[in-house]
Amino acid sequence: VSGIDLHFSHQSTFISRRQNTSPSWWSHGELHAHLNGSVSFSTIEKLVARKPHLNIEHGMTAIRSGQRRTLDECFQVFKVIHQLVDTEEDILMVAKDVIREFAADGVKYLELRSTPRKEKTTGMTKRRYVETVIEAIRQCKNEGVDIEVRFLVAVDRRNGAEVAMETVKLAEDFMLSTGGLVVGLDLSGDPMVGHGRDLLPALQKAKNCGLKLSLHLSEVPSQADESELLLNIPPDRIGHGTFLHPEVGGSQSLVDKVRKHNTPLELCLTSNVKGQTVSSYSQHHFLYWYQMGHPSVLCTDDKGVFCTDLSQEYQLAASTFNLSQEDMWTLSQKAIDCTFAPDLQQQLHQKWLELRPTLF
Ligand code: 6MZ
Repeated sequence: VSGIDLHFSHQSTFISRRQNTSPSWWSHGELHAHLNGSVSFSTIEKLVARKPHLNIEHGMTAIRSGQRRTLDECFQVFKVIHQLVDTEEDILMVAKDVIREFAADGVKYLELRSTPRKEKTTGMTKRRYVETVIEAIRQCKNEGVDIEVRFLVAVDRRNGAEVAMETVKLAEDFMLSTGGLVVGLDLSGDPMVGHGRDLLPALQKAKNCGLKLSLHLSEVPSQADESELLLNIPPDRIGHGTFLHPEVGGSQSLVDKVRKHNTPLELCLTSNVKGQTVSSYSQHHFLYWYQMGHPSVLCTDDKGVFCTDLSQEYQLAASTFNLSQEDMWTLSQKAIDCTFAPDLQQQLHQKWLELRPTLF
């Protein structure tokens, strides 16, 4: 069965199940979600209405069911979305919509990440960018949206060492001033651009000042050297890690490092299949790490761009790898121990138990 066939059959399973049920009861923790990649169709419509002169259509901001793009093309999509999201008002609306949508999907704990952007034309500064995301988190809390949200400030690797260091300083300031809403630093961006070696001092500084580190590692095959270097820090979690293991051109030494520190992996099935770094759902490296018993957390990456949500990702993993409802439940529960909010973990465990269905 080809990846595309698999994809369609999963899609229809997912749709028929979703029509009859409330959100899936196991997908409660989302740890890898890029804000601007998570913008839904309805929010894009509102943004397009604010900026009709840009002539942007939804086909330019999302990769639909059955479609594939190269990773490079995915990064072009983010540039289009960034054009649509360039004021404080936009950020506030986008962040609130994204938080509400995750909550509506049944997510109880969300770690959002985003790259602070300065926009000369609108006067938005990086500091105001982060403040606005924090404001969105606070407003959702005050409005009673049933979800705990934490924020990771993202470093876009293409911007180099100096910007990375500035971003770490910004993240540190917000970690101290937001009473724990900013919990960490993300390293992301086009993996074909720049080298992690140049960013080591900034990442090390982030770690030393108490920010948790989630680093995109080995998202493409050519990153083995960089991953060796970055795994020595070591990070607190790994984004994707698609090409870490020897079967796909990584190495045993990389796997050993990940296992030595028991570093959890954030795994995003649909993103990797649609971005063509993984050939089909059944070939996803989820299985490699899951069978090893290594902490692996299912995530969406960019739910807007890849047209997915967390309950769909759990359904896809369950049907692709033939996992039982109880397996999925356990997977979701284990994600709690991988969060960057140790203060919430006990409360989240309690909540998960309350939500646990009596099916098994
Ligand atoms: C690497 C990614 C990514 O930060 O503007 N981003 N980086 N790999 C991926 N896999 C597909 N998906 C998203 O959200 C968009 C930004 O997140 C990063 C990229 O830097 C992208 O520009 P924010 O909220």
